[in-house]
Amino acid sequence: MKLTFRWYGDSDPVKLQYIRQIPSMTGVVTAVYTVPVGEVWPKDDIENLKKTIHDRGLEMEVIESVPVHEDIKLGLQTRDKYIENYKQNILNLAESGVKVICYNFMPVFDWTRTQLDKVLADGSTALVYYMEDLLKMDPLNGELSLPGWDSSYTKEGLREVFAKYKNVDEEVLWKNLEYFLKEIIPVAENCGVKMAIHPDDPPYNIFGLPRIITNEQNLDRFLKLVDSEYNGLTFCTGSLGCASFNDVVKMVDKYASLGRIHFMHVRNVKLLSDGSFEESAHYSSCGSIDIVKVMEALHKNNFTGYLRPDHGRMIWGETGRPGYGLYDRALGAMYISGIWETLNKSKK
Ligand code: DNO
Repeated sequence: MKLTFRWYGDSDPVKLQYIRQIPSMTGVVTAVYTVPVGEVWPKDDIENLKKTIHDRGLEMEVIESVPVHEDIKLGLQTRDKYIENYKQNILNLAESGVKVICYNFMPVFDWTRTQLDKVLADGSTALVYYMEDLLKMDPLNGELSLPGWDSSYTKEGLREVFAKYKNVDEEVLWKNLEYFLKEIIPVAENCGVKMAIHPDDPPYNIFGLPRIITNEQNLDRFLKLVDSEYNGLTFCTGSLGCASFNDVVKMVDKYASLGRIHFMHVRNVKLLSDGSFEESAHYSSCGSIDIVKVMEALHKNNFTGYLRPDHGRMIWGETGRPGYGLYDRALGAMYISGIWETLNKSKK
């Protein structure tokens, strides 16, 4: 297991030198954020990013994300141009030493929450998803914006892209994903980059848009679309675990034993009645996911991929990017490393 930390570049209030000070941290997970979705990242930008990171004694072996252009998800004629660009990005990143690329295939929106600063009983704040509030959200009013969402849409642009999804149901989305994978996985194989799809968060259709990377049956189907080690998963315990139909520990065990998990996002969520959930501290009893069992499943299967502590709460007065402050994620990192060290030492 290689422990990593997400870093949003020079504008991130969490500085590389702070990340380096977390014991057992090997590298950061980042991206080139200045290029519009679908375009080729300039090689210089990639190399400069790498140099900044290496100068601070950290590695840049995982990219999160190279976003997939909407035309690819929609299966439009224009997709081929964007797929060629995507292949070029894989090749360029491989040349700069990148080993894993994380991406997702969620239509229009990335991860969704109904509030980013819910005050919990202990005074910390966390990201939450309350069903009642979700039903009141109007994704088309142009006012909704969450971290991770493509912010380049105008209100009109959003309406247009929504309209294009009218005829894209889950089966069409599967076809479009298959087309994309059949093009890019051979390229990834040739240059030694493992592709790792991120599950949909939450793992079911929202706002009338289809979502397919959602549960065990669909993950099985995904892995078979191109049955190659290079077509793998970013296994996010929080995204899959916020729906009670997913048995996260069992799924980690299964996909790790198949060698198809290349990147782990480890975080905890507390499931409430009616499908709502609150993000919680990593510590098992704070949420509904048994993090020790997740780590045991990885250890048992000799997991050698990358792992990062995912979303943290805001604690100790920290302000910053929701889910991505320093303190709670650093606590999570140490908790995870502690479990891992114990598992290593108890293995005879
Ligand atoms: C949320 C993240 C996601 C993830 C993308 C991958 O915090 O895990 O935004 O980066 O879905 O493409």
